[in-house]
Amino acid sequence: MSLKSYQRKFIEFAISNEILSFGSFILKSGRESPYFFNVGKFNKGSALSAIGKFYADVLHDENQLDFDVVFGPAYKGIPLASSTVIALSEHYKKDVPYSFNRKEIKDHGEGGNIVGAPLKGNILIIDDVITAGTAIRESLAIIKENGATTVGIIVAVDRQERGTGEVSAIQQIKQDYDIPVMSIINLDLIIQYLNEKGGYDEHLSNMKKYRDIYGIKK
Ligand code: OMP
Repeated sequence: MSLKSYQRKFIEFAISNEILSFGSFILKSGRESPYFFNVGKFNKGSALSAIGKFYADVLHDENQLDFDVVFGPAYKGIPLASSTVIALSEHYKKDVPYSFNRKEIKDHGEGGNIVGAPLKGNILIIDDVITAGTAIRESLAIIKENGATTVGIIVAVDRQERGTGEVSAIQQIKQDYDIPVMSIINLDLIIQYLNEKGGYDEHLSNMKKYRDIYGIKK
């Protein structure tokens, strides 16, 4: 797989804004990783506008996907979903409703735990990162509980790791739910970029070792 120009731009943007960093990080899954992708660092207007456009570009590339509502899971998925629907409207003239969940159930006012457009029909989940797939499974369950159907998932980074079993987190989701899972970039593309760029020898060697242990079998 070769790097598309928007993927190269995305990786450059992420490195220069310290959204993608290298070192030693303990993940939600307990794995110790030599790199981390932190969407929390898309923390100003220009950065949010940029990430929304990156997601919208991928969705435009995959335009056979038919969805009614975009769902951004709390907390990190919320600004991602909002910036993506803004980008779809501004750059692709697609006016798509979106909603998100509250983590806490609200029992007064409008009540319920879904905010925004009703979670009905065909839903596209927008989230930050897939590692072992736990966060995405929580979103799939919320959508099912609301009687809607997930038709696709898009994340910024597919870390291409094994899930709880031998197959990758994404392969497992595809098998269990039969839906496409898209990403702006993945681990192989990050490694490819660092190789081409040069000057990242130590990080590259750590990332390859990590991929040998936790990566998917190809
Ligand atoms: P899984 O639930 O194991 O798929 O992990 C995905 C979640 O981990 C993401 O929604 C993030 O909250 C967090 N995460 C990152 O944000 N960036 C990373 O590079 C790795 C993780 C992680 O902990 O695996």
